[in-house]
Amino acid sequence: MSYFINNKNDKTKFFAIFFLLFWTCEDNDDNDDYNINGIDIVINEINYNSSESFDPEDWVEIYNNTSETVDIGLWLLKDEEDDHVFTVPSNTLLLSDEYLVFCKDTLSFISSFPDVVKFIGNMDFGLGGGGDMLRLFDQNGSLVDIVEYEDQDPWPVSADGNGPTLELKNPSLDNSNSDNWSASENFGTPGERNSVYLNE
Ligand SMILES: [Ca+2]
Ligand SMILES: [Ca+2]
Ligand SMILES: [Ca+2]
Ligand SMILES: [Ca+2]
Repeated sequence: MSYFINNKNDKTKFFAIFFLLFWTCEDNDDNDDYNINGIDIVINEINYNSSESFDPEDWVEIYNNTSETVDIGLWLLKDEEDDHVFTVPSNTLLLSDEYLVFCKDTLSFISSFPDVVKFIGNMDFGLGGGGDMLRLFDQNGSLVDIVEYEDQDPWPVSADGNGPTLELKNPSLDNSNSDNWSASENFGTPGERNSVYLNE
């Protein structure tokens, strides 16, 4: 490329562009740390232990944090056991900025949250009341996102059977880090922006 850098001014421009590109690539690398294969579909809220007085059964919310519609048909949701698998129906589209809730029991879920429209189930496995893992895989079996939560400090303990859910503070934060989760207000926010949402 250097053949057209024939004066000092062009050289300065060249290095400015070079550093801009370098900086942009660095930024992308940081994002990749949060989402394993670069598809920014995020495990965003977890209800692993409902209260006795309000029991929608276990559910998990994912969020499309990209600017595009993503076909998540035949994606897999697993807990810590490899043979605990829920397969997303073919041709399920998740729009940009849209949420989808996986339910253990869709009837219990919808009687608790009648206004939520985008949910699927039933998962034939539950989420551990003492901690568990959630893993989202794409249709090729590549891991897209993983969260390993616990029911004790430093995870928010009020999500353990008292009503609140675990909510990620912002979909762009690293959801493998317990610092980035809080207990929700009330019984959580399936299908909606989290109650603990923070602007980055
Ligand atoms: Ca992640
Ligand atoms: Ca489980
Ligand atoms: Ca527990
Ligand atoms: Ca939510």
